Amino acid sequence: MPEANFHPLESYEELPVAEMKARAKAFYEDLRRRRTVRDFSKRSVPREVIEQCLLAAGTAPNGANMQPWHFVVVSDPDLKRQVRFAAEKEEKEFYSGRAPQEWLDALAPLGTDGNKPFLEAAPYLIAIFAERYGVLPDGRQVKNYYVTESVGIATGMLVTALHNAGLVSLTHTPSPMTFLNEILGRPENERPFLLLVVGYPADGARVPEISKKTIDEVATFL
Ligand code: IYR
Repeated sequence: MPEANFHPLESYEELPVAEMKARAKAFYEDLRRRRTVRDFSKRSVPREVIEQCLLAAGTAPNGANMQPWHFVVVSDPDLKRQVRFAAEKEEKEFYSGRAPQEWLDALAPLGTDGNKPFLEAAPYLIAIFAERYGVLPDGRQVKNYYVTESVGIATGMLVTALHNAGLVSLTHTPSPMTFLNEILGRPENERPFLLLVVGYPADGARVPEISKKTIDEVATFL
């Protein structure tokens, strides 16, 4: 069994309480500007920015440090077209019968439908895969732990990193999305988790009016 190796926690930086408060507030003020956008510009985004945001996502806490995620960054127009075609096929069925009325009613304020032009317009689609188990170079399988929690946290950090870099994103969940394995050539141990659409908002992009819950609604201090 590999041994645990420890070194001093050198990266931690304590902040004076006043600065802690100011930074906590400033971070919230910045994050509350983030909106999910469905109207994307075709403008290109430097690949290096996406790489840095993926590195940031990869720092997420995760089960037994297995890092059970894989990100497929799609900019190829033909692949984007294939993803759009497959997603719209599922989504059109969803909106025209598969979804229960209660779900459609919940989505009504967002104004979504089965058309997904952003899947071709945006410069990047990041398909996030969850590794149900790992595969070693010699083909042996390794167990992963808390896969959904781990990939969920990494995805949240990716959304945050992209916002911090001045980009917008859309967490898109075509269902089912097994077509992503076929189109993007991913192996059987990888389960499609989420499709993140990334880029700049289109000129004049509009977003629905929504509100967020208050601190008392979302938190209980005991
Ligand atoms: N996957 C569909 C429907 C959808 C579902 C939820 I929950 C949303 O918050 C938004 C959309 C779609 O992407 O349109």
